Amino acid sequence: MKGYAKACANIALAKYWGKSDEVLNLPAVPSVSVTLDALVTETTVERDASLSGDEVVIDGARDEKAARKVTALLDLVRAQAGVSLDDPRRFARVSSENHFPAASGLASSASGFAALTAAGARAYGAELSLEALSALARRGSASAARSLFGGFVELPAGVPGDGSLAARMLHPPSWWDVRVVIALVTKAPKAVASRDGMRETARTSPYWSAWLACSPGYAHAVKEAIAKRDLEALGSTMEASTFAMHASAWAAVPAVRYVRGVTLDVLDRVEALRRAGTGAWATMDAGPHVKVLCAAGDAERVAAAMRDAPGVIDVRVASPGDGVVVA
Ligand code: 2P0
Repeated sequence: MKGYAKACANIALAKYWGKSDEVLNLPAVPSVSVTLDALVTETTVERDASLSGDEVVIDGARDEKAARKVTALLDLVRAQAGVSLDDPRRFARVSSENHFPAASGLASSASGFAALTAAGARAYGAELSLEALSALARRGSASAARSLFGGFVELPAGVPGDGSLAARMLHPPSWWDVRVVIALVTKAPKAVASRDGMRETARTSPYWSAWLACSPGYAHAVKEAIAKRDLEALGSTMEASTFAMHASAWAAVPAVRYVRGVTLDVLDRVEALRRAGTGAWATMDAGPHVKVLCAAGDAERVAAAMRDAPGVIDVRVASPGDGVVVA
């Protein structure tokens, strides 16, 4: 009757941007990620006969918009578990805690929906494989499908109508001891939800077709670089995927723009690090923060350079993290 799960966020090394099926939430392009141990969400789902609807508290507060998404995902879990519409314990009290700033492009929806799906399946008695949990979590947020797994993870592009699409682990966290230095530049929520940003990019950007054409190549090159543990190849392909994704969004009408001035200043710092001989490569998601990929031995130098950058308010260092833990 109660489920708890802990999941880590992940960062895309080859980016997902855009859908091939909005109803089933299938990505239009393949993506590859690394799960991050420093960005954790813990979620509890507890069924309660006194409730007439799900009660959702995220980071101590009630949020109607988030609650609707949580209920939509739990409805899928309840359907899988065979919970009937008149089950007296149909609804649940959901409490979720993000151990990092949520809704600002730090992938809280990835760890959040991964933890919710796993905790919900436990609470409703649905015995599901990690793959089945991943396919369910994908309905909440496609990047969440990747957060069920630890280490280096792939989510293929979806074929419209195929609701079984799940992520899969390519290599465990121990495969490669890289670091991701996260430079936070604001605590404000992001201006455009990634879902809306993707839709507008697909609808109006002249670069949408170019993005679709080049994405599979990025995913392929990223997988090869991970398999060979080639940090320079991984870093430069990750940057290419990042800038192509942001360029496609920026060309939407009106523009979908996530970077801010401070983001560009941090990117200059990353280039300066590289010129000075430190292997460091940057990526941004649907928000202004910069995440810098580097070798474990360079993480302190990179973190110090980020801390020193004007406009950076917090710096965290993450390692490849584990997949979901359920209790
Ligand atoms: C990613 N992002 O691959 C890409 C890169 C942002 C930029 O996945 O619509 O919250 O819920 O499936 O997964 C953020 O989008 O979007 C994201 P939905 P999601 O990590």
